[in-house]
Amino acid sequence: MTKQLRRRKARVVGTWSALFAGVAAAAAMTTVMAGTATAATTLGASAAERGRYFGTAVAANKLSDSAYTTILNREFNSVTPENEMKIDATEPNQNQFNYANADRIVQHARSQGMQVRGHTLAWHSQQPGWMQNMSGTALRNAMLNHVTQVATHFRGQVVAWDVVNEAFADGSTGARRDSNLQRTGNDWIEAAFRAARAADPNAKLCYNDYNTDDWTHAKTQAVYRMVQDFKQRGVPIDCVGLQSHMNNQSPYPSNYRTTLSSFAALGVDVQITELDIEGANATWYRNVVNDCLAVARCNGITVWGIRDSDSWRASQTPLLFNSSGAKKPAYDAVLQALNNGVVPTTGPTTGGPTSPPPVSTPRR
Ligand code: 9MR
Repeated sequence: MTKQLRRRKARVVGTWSALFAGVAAAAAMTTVMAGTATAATTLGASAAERGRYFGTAVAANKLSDSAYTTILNREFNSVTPENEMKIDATEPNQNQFNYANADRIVQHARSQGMQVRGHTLAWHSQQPGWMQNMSGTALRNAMLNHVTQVATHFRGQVVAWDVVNEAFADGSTGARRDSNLQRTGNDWIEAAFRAARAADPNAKLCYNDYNTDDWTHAKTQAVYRMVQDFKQRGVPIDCVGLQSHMNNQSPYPSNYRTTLSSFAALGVDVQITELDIEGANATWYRNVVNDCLAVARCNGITVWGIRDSDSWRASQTPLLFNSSGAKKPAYDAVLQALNNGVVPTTGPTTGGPTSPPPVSTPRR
């Protein structure tokens, strides 16, 4: 097409200036055909053009801070309650549920047209005292009741749930993490997923963990094998969340894209759920975005807070906005990477074609 047009223009007019005009016209046509949009000016808008979301963790007690909500409302189209949906927040006493702070975040998100990721239904940490002291069948039943009650309360309002969080141990064993939940039996994770599916059949159900970015790590491989096993046995699972807290001890791995595409090839969505990077290394941020955009089923990125002062690791200044709310170089890198991503010609990537098979074979 381009060559033909160029040849025709050259033949008809036969001057260098006309040739130049023809090339320029062809280039413009090529641009339109590739579906490239005009550069979006916010993270959420740019991600949405590419069938994805760009989200942040939100704390209910900051919703009264207008500097905070100004950035939140302008830049993001997905929110994850940072602590307000956790077990200690939603069921402080057994069978007494408190959704006040979580509901405030959900209402804010809905009023702004943002989606909500639910975090988290079953976790060894941030358990209320009553649950910490339980074990065995009583704990298993209490956990399942918690999953059922909370997922039912937010049914239709949460697009994806971190059903189970951080259930694998660090280090080289690839073993499950020891916890009171794990001691109720190895099937506690699938039991939680089945309860969540029954309570909210339309929410995407995710397994979420940290230090699962490097494809060669034992923990990554262990989570991969669990997801593979769940898919083979029909345990309901729709997505894997990679927290992706990166720093000098857990650097951006050059095989990150392999990790994303390998999980995606199992037939699940992949979401980057808690991204923050020590010092806000702009190159690492750009790499993460490029890797997600390269994998069709990597359908969203969430950063774990808005300004550095909002971060759980504030001293590492790991976020996209400084404590005054100004955009950092990492913000520009992320927005540029998003804007450079291909705009799909058909709908969002979720449920779409799966990514190609993993480029390396997982250890078995
Ligand atoms: O950012 C959260 C912080 O405010 C809490 O004090 C902390 C308590 O465990 O949890 C933080 O969020 C964690 C998330 O829920 C799971 N992955 C690790 C996050 C950072 O610790």
